[in-house]
Amino acid sequence: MSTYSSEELNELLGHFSLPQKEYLIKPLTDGLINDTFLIFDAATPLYILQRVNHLVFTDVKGLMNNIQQAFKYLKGDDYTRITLVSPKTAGSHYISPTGNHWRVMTYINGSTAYNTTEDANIAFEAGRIISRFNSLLQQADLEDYVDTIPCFHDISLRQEQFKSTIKTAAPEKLEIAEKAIVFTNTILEKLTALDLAGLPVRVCHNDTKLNNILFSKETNKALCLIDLDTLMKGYFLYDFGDAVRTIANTAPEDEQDHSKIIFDKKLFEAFINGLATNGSFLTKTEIEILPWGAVLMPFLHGIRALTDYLNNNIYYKVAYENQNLDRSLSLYSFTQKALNHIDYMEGVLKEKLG
Ligand code: GN1
Ligand code: MG
Repeated sequence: MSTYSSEELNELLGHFSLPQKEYLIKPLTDGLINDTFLIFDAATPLYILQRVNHLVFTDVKGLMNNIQQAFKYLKGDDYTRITLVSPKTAGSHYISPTGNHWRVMTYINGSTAYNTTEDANIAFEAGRIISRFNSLLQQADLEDYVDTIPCFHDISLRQEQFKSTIKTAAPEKLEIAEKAIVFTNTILEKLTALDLAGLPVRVCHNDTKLNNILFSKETNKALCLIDLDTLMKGYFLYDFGDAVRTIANTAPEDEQDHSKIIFDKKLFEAFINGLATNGSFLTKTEIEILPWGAVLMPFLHGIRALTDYLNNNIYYKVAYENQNLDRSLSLYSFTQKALNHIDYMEGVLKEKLG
């Protein structure tokens, strides 16, 4: 993450409609794209200050407009509201003082997030809040939302980027990544044949990994989803698959010991039970294809991580040189496991949602 001094960050906060004082500020380092800070008033965390990475999200205005639109609907029973703090200068919901774009949001005190879980109650709650989020957004008008990253989950685009990277990558990297490259080509054949064209287009979250869900520290009840930068048009199977890859799999995204990467049926079923509580907006065709979302999403993340490894880590933040390769191998291991469970997932979904 870029480093900012407390003075610089406090100066930025001075542009927003907040009580003027010296805030204590701590970086949150889990995200791979934006720079995020937690703002404390005395000992109480009250706000999130975030720099939006405009190299990844080139239409910051459109992105902030998407979030603002969606926040109108993301509230109500069983869904905790987050709001944007306005800058002092009216107009938009972010400021761009030196070419970087900054926003402030309310922070839900007493909330927490999990990178992984073994707890079926957490899996249930994750399913419940994801279907609540999506059902609240059924009120949204698709026309109001821009694509913040065009073709974000489009397999043809990811295939193209991968193929062109293969042509320019360093030979030693191609050799180290050989196993992952072979797997990529095998799965691409299967997944590029998937026909999604007839599915309903919805306003989706598009990054529903478990750690984008806030839970109450006290009760472990899911409160809401965070990180709405990729909120845009999509298919529900994207939100489904991203959740399954981080819930039915108890290992972290870059796990190197693949014996720890499993498809956990107990967690999957708890997740589906949660999903079913608000799942009435889903159509029959959508439900039938959902299992493929659980294969597609880990694969898409895997091919993107592998491509970035071969491109010398220009997209994702990495803690060590080969982390993107480890991510892709781990994500591919889960892709294979999800593939082995297609029939099983179909059965569970039919029973609980069909
Ligand atoms: C990126 O920065 P973060 O963690 O919110 C990525 C997601 C991936 C995630 C982890 C815009 O999100 O698609 O799920 O890393 N976001 C973007 O793999 O590329
Ligand atoms: Mg994200």
